[in-house]
Amino acid sequence: MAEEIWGERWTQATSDIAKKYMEISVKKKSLVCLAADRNTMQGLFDLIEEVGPHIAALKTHVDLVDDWTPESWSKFCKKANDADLLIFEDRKFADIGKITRNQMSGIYNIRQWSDLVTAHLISGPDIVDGIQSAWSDVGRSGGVLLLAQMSSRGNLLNHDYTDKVVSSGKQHRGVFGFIGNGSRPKELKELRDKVGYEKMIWTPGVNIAVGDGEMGQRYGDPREAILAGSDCIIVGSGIHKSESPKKEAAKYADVSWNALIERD
Ligand code: 5BU
Repeated sequence: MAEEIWGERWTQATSDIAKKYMEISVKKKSLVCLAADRNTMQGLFDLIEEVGPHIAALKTHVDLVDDWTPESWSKFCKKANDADLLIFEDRKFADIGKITRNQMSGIYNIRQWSDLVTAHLISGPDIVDGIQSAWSDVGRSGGVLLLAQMSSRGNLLNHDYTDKVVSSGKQHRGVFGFIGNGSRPKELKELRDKVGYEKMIWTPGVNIAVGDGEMGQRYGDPREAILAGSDCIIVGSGIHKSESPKKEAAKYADVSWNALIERD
């Protein structure tokens, strides 16, 4: 079923996590990753409870939670796993390989519960090895999403930089895929052409209300993003700040799923 729906993205994928994501997306008919940017544990629990069935992955910023404790976080991760969600820590690592490996442990112990993490390639390709070593240190596996583009205005990830990230990242098995800019379908299409079919492209900067967001965030249309080659729309405030997160999550799920069917 996932193969039928995802076509070449499925047949050419070399990452088990990418396949797992595609299977979940088909089961839930949703290509939505919720950016769960709430700063209390209760807020996060409420969110999973409400929107779990409509999303395929959960993106976290573990360091922005005011009342974080290791115990509450492991309960939260269990709840996410039970709801069939991939857990994606948007940590945006950027240091040298060995330090990044150590940053995967520490107080938050990201290596123990994350399936995916983000990284900049600014320090060179060893960052991917550092992250992969951290997962293998605890007998787990995971995937790295490299920032090839960003959604915020004035960012410094220009064409040349994007090309370098893609050509280096494509060769690394530990790279699950790339972050593309969901607010600019044209840029996204160019990114897909460079990436090919093997790796995923996940896109923040999408909202049904297209336009400028807070503090330099930019939003593009979720359907357009999928049609341009995104495999997952990352939606934050469009869902968690709405009056009915459940209803909105279902809406984004439908839009994303219909666009995937239309694309393939
Ligand atoms: P929003 O509320 O839908 O704007 O939230 C977007 C989320 O995606 C938020 O958690 C950001 O940290 C994240 N993000 C982004 O907005 N733009 C980027 O280029 C990257 C991540 Br990378």
